[in-house]
Amino acid sequence: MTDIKATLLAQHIETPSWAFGNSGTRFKVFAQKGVPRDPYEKLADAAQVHAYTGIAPTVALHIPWDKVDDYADLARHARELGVGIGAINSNVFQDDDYMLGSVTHPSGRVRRKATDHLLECVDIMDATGSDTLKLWFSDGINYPGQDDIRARQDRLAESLAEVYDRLGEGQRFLLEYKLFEPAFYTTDVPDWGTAYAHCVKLGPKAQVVVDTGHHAPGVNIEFIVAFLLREGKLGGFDFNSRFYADDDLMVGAADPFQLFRIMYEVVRGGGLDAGTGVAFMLDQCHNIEPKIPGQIRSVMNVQEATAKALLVDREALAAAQAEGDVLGANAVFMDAYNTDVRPLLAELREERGLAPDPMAAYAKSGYFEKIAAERVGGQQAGWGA
Ligand code: LRH
Ligand code: MN
Repeated sequence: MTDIKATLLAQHIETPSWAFGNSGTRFKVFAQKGVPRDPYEKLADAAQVHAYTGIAPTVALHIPWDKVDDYADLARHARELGVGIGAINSNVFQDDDYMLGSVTHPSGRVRRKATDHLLECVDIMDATGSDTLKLWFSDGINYPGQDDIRARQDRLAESLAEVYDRLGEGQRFLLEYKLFEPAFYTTDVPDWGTAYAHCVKLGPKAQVVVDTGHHAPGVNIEFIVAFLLREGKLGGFDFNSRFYADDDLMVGAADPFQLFRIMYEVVRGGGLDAGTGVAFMLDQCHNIEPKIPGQIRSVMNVQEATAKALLVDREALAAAQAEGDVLGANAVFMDAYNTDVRPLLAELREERGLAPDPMAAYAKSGYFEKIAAERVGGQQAGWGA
């Protein structure tokens, strides 16, 4: 049990700055009381998640949503709050110039503009001490014939190569794939295979990020995780959950068993081993639920799935698998999943001086009442879409 506890104590979940801002769908973005007005306030809210869970010490930024005059000062502010700056997320999906694509756009001027933004994000990594750039491209086409599918891959590869060469010592980028939306015919990085192929060509500083909401219904995500880990190309996760498409709901909320199966392949593949560098990031939108408790609950969902995955009796499983004992092997797997790990995690929190129930402790803290009273006026943060 001590190893399991040690692994759980070393767990590191990264929260997304944009989860603390207003978000929604094309139908409505609902505003909530106490929402941050700037990246400094977003970091303060993220620090609350770390304060109560103990395992959320970094915050991913999204540029320009988190644009500030002095990124080094923002990083200093984060340190003062007891958190660090995690992945820097580029945004080449919200500018009018990118209607027909960004780095894959037919126009060289637009491709140049998009690539320059990606390079600016590396400058921000230098200024904040971040070692990870996360690249998601909304690029794609809506109608057959609209553009040349192969030529767009050439353009993508050219831009990725330029950004790859700009990466400094200890820096990497994670390429994110997504089946569709906002493009509805082809997306230029639609699946893990396309992302993997580009990353293999580029080199060791390029890895794949698995956003759990970006697959076709029925896709076995844990197989992709096992494969990418085996290849040393799993850079990280954008955790969330969904019932239908890219719903960006709380991770583990829609399908806790899937999250357990994913975390089992992470454990089995050494993804939690020190130095493996797999980034466990949340990428969610709390459209109707309170944001800080939503993040705390999400971190706890990953922690619970991880604890269950660590409880799989690997020896018994390997023995049953070797004997072809189908039901026996499945039973070993399900025993771990059906184990209530909440007492273990409550004990772990108390052992490190935290409240056993982070949700209750945060609710009692009065922090929400404080920010709801203080954060009046100004422009609430949001996607600005
Ligand atoms: C795209 C995505 C990507 C982010 C955005 C906030 O759907 O998953 O990771 O840039 O959401
Ligand atoms: Mn994502």
